[in-house]
Amino acid sequence: MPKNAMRLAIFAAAVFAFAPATANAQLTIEIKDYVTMPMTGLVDGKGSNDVLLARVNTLREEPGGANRFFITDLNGPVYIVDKDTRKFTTYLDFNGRDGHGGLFHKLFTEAGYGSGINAFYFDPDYRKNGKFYTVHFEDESLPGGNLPDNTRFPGLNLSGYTTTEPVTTPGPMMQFEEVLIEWTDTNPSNTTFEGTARELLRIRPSNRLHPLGDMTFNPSARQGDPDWRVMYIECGDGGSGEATGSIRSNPQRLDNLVGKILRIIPDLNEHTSSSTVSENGRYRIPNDNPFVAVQGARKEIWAYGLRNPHRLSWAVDADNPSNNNLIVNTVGLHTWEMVQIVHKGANYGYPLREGTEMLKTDNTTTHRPANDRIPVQVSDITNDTVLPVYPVIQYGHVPGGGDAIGSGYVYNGKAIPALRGKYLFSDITTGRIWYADYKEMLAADDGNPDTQAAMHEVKIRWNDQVYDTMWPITEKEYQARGGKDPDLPGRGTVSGNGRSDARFAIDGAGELYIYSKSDGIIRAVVGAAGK
Ligand SMILES: [Ca+2]
Ligand SMILES: [Ca+2]
Ligand SMILES: [Ca+2]
Repeated sequence: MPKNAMRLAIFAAAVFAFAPATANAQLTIEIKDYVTMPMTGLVDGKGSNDVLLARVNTLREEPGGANRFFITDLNGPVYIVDKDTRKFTTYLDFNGRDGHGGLFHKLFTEAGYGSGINAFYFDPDYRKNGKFYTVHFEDESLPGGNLPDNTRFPGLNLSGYTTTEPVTTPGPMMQFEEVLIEWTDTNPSNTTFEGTARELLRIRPSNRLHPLGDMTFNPSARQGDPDWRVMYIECGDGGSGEATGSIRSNPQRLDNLVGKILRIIPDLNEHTSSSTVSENGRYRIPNDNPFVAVQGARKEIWAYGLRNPHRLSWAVDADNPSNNNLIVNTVGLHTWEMVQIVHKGANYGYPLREGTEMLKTDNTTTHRPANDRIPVQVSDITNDTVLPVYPVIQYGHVPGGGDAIGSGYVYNGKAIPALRGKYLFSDITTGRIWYADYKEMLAADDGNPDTQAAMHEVKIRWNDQVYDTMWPITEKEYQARGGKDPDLPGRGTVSGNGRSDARFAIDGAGELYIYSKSDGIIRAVVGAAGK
């Protein structure tokens, strides 16, 4: 092919690739309102976060058949919701600001989508040990101390509680810190907290964007397995990758924790012969983490080169455990939203790549260079190079696409056979929902950037009407709850003057839920028609 024609062909391919690869099949899911979160925002809020009626961010079913959800609101509360009565009880409240009386005087919630208490996960052995983990965000410039305040939660025994030295990030840093805590409830059968807490890790990022957050444990691991009670936790890049100047390379640099997926052992008594104790003495690091032998690299790193890998999930294939994978949903900058399969030691390219393209230093994208290898960087660039690992699904910031990918799950429940083997995911702002066949995602995980799983748009039946997206559903109930914004609060480049804020969660049986901060309502997926 002549050179110009080749260029045109590449250009055409790149333009075509911006449109989501949708196919003809039509699946409609049916949803029903499940619970309405207590309002912690304002119907007429003026800030970027107080306009959201309730900042619901995680929904976890208590392991062991107690039939209870633990649900967090970024603004502070951790609720227990009984699945039968659907009654809310405040179990803990992280908001110790401005006389709220909760646990943390420096809790930061005002700005940033992930600020506040932004992660909650149960220990796989919770039923026996009562342990769970949280991540929250602090603003060190606020008055008060870093220690939890147990005035409202006197069952929390703080004797011996100390904070840790923050792990810093190269370059200038703002006053924000992200804190991972292990909690031990000595009596998990009631609705109050009694027990102890232990700070595991404190990170000081460059900025408040894309914080430390979602965590998970391999659900297939059993006692005695190497992955048993081993935590995978994502740490966003703190906004470093889109900055100009030296901090831009932080997601690529192996000497820091931002723009990474980390793998640690929270319990110092677990896997003692196959791991080492962390620098701060609070957790262990498995010896088989990929960079433990690299001079100057953080041993916690499992995968890297990610912007905002804010949702993790496990795809479990009961028929073939070799198909089990950790999946990450990564919010991109101005161009691409991504689903990636997480591999040990993999470099996902950011900020040298975004989606299947090259990201330039002016934050626009262009086609990949002929030599696709990128340098391995610890603090400085080394002699090594590596091929970036590309998404198995991506969609653009275009009409029909969206602005920010939400969470996603390979459906593993029993109630809706039509969803089995399908990976369902959402766009946060537009409220669009798609599925991809998990088998196609596995096939697309082939080292070839140009092969991806097809995205199939999913329609939504709610109160006997079918909708193309979650947007109008969220809008109706936002307004029914008194929301004063003419449509929905917030905005997005593609979604326009509001955000639907649609994300998925699963319960203990693998059944799906969709929740939204905009209206503060959690809905259950109760059926599906079509394919
Ligand atoms: Ca308790
Ligand atoms: Ca591929
Ligand atoms: Ca609006």
